[in-house]
Amino acid sequence: MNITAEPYEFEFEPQSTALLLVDFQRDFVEPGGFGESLGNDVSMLRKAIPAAEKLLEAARESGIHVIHTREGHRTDLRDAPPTKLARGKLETGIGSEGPMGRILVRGEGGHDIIPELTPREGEPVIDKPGKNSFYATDLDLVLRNRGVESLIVCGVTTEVCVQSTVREANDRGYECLVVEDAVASYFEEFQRVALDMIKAQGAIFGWVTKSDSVLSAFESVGAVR
Ligand code: C5J
Repeated sequence: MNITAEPYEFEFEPQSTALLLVDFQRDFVEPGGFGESLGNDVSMLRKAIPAAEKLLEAARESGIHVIHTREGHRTDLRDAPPTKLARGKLETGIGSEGPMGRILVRGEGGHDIIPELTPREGEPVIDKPGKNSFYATDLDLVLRNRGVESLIVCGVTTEVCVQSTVREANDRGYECLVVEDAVASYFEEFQRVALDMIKAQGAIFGWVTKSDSVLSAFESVGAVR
């Protein structure tokens, strides 16, 4: 099957495709979370939620694999590099008590995926200590065990965890399609440039499209599982 995309059509087989939702966590996306405490305008990230919700519903209906990721750490923070903990010289940084519990710590409220996109039973949730979803996780194993070869990617933030993940996925041989209205950045400029970088030079590490194009393709898929 094909999806209209830039720089050219994205080819995929529904059975070997997964919708990957990157870090739609309360700490990044909700008012009062870690992202906002750093001075960011979370409404910029919330723009990605409606399209991501539609994609999630359509993927579930058509039986396309769905995988979620979350950035966060063990309660003892032993999986957090000291450099990451020190970065930004924050008074209230990773592991500190924030408005939604300890910041970016697994099991805390702010680490949860937002209610609009809550994972369903059977949908793998990959907990990751880094930006890149493959780093120190079993994501590759989960994908290969399901025969996944193509990823349709949404999530936050476009230039950090989404892009880090897509770059690594590309190196590992996955074909990645990034959905521009289902990914978001706190910075307008970074959103545009990050997407441009992905599709440049003949899809140097992926393709970019809009959610409507993916939804039309999913509609014609029927039920794959
Ligand atoms: C960031 C992420 N921006 N999920 N995390 O720190 O993009």
